[in-house]
Parts: sequence; C-alpha cells; structure tokens
Amino acid sequence: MPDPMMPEAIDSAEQLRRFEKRIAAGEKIEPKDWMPERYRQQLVRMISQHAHSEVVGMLPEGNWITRAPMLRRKMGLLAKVQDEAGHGMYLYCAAETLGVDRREMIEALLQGKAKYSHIFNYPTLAWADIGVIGWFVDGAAIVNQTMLAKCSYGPYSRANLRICKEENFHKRQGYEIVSTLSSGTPKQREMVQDAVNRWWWPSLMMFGPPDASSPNSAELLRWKIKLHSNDELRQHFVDITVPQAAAVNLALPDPNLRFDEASGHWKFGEIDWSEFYEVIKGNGPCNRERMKARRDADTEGAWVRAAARAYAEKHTDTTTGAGA
Ligand code: FAQ
Repeated sequence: MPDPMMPEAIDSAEQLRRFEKRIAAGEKIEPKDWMPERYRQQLVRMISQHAHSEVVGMLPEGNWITRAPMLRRKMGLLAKVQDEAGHGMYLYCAAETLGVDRREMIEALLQGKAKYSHIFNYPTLAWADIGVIGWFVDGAAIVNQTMLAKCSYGPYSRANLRICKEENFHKRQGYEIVSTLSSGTPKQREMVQDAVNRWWWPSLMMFGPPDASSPNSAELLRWKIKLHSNDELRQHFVDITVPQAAAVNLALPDPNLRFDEASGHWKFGEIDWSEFYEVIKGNGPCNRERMKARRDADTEGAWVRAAARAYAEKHTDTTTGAGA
C-alpha cells in the first residue's frame, strides 16, 4: 500500500491536462479514474480528518445522553449521536476508495498524528450546550458540507449529500431546544445565552484559518474539492445565523456585529486565531480527555472487532470467498 502522504507517481503532463479539463467541465472523478497523486493526498487528508471529526464529535454530546431532561430529548440526542457514528463510517468508506486502509487512518488519530475538528475539544457544561451545538456546530458543518456535496470527487460528494440530509435534522433539533429554553424561565434563558456566548467564536473557527493563512485552499479550489474559500463560507454562516439568533431573542457575543448595507453582509469582529492554533496544537480544554476516550474505546473494543472478524471468517464461503 503506497503511503498516501508520499508522492510516488510522477504525473504526466498529458494526464494532468486531461484531468484538469474534466474538472473544468464539472465532471466527477471516480476511484478508478486517473488523478494526480497530490489530489489523492489532499482528499485522504480532508476525508480522514472529517471522519475522525464525526467520531470524536460524538463525545461532547454523548456526555448528555444520560442527563437529557426528558425521554423525548434523550431519544433525539441518542439518535443524533448515532447518526454521527454513521457519518464517520460513510467517510472512512469514501477515504478507502483512495487506497488508504481504515485501520491506518484510525492509528494515525490514536497516535495524535491526524487532526479532527478543533470544535470538539470544548466542554459541554450544560444541557443548553446540546441545543447550541445542533444550531451552531451542525449549522456550520452544513454550510461547509453543502459545498463539499458538490466537490469533484464522486464518493466524497455523495457521502456529503447524505450527511447533509441528516445534519439538517440535527440543526433543527438543536434550534428547537434553543428556542424552548430561550422562551422558558429566566434561569433557562441565562443558561442558553451562556452556551451561545461560549460556542459562537469557536464555531466561526470551524471553517479554518483566514484565506490569507490557509495553505491548502488554493490547490483545493483549483481542483474543485472546495468551491468556496474558508472566509466565504464563514461569512455565509454569519449571515444566516444572525437573524436566527434575533428570532429567538438571543444576543451573539460580538459588539462589532453590524449589517453592512453596501455589501449586504453582517460584518463581525476579530476572531482570536491564537486560541484556534492552541486548540489544534493539542492545548484546548478537552484535547487530552477526547484522545483518552478514543484510545480507551479502541482498547476496550478490541474483542468486538476480533469477534466480528471470527464470525465473518466462519461465514465465508470457502469456494467463492464471499461472505454468507
Ligand atoms: N479544526 O489550509 P487550511 C461536524 C487545519 S464535521 C482543526 O485552511 P483546509 C459534524 C487544516 O486541517 C466538522 N484543524 O485547511 C458534526 C490544516 O492543517 P493540515 C469537520 C483545522 O483543509 C457536528 C490547517 O488547519 N468537517 O462538525 C480546522 O483547506 C456535530 C490549515 O487550514 C470537516 O472536516 C479546524 N476547524 O480547510 C459532528 C469537513 N480548520 O491538515 C458531530 C472537511 C483548519 O494541513 C457533532 N474539511 N484546520 O495539517 C474541510 O472542509 C477543510 O479541511 C477545512 C480546513 C475547512 C476544515
């Protein structure tokens, strides 16, 4: 198996020209099609990070399953967290079409070599956080993934299409929790406003660093893996979220937020990028806890994987090699 991080093939100029022509024509690239090694590496990096984010992303919300305020909320949250596991599976499958093994990707995460979204290194301190995560974090993910559902690589685009359909439910579920709390008792209002204050800025960072400091964007845009830049998506998220906050009478914690008539966009204040870089370096409030939870799950789940393998071997038709 070639190391996806090491370019081994020298792409011929003619192959590259034909590939870029297909991209320009809006064609989807499929797993068996020729692609530049660098295109494959970029996709492996992005898709595996995305898959890890979905799986690590189960932890902050999973923290509230046993403490949901009523059965209906518990069922909804349980289903949401389970959906995120499913998204991880679609994405690991999509990455595997690029010749990388799932176990290798998981090992890279467990050894701290692979990234996952920085947002999942913040704690969920109150029930209101569950509502705000659905609204902001799933909301931001939808903005990003709606674009990725149109990306040039077929399996990744199809995985994102399906993920977005489910994330839309998550966002609505979160916003409904927020709306209920914001029209509730003064204590409930205070709890939800506090969650909004804590999650707003980290959610804006989910789209990645500013365009001028985004080393991967130029290449990703050229190959239509990304169709919009980090800043364009961030701006779109702000534009759709400001009226949603007003509709539930919540304030966004940014004194510089103002509507700019000339551009038709909501202008927002400076993002503290030093906080973002600290979190992705491993120094966020919960990085160590999240990694420990994943490593423990891997160790404790070893017997399940062994049993599943033994079962599959037992039920494999020895004449055809196919599973029963
Ligand atoms: N966190 O050059 P760029 C979800 C890294 S899914 C950590 O701009 P790029 C669903 C970046 O990797 C959320 N690292 O990078 C859910 C790069 O480092 P590298 C995840 C980040 O690729 C909801 C470096 O900074 N979604 O939430 C982050 O052009 C609720 C320079 O950045 C995806 O992964 C970050 N936020 O743009 C689940 C979508 N941002 O790799 C559970 C796919 C940047 O060179 C509960 N990924 N970095 O060492 C993407 O769209 C892109 O990769 C970006 C980054 C936009 C994340």
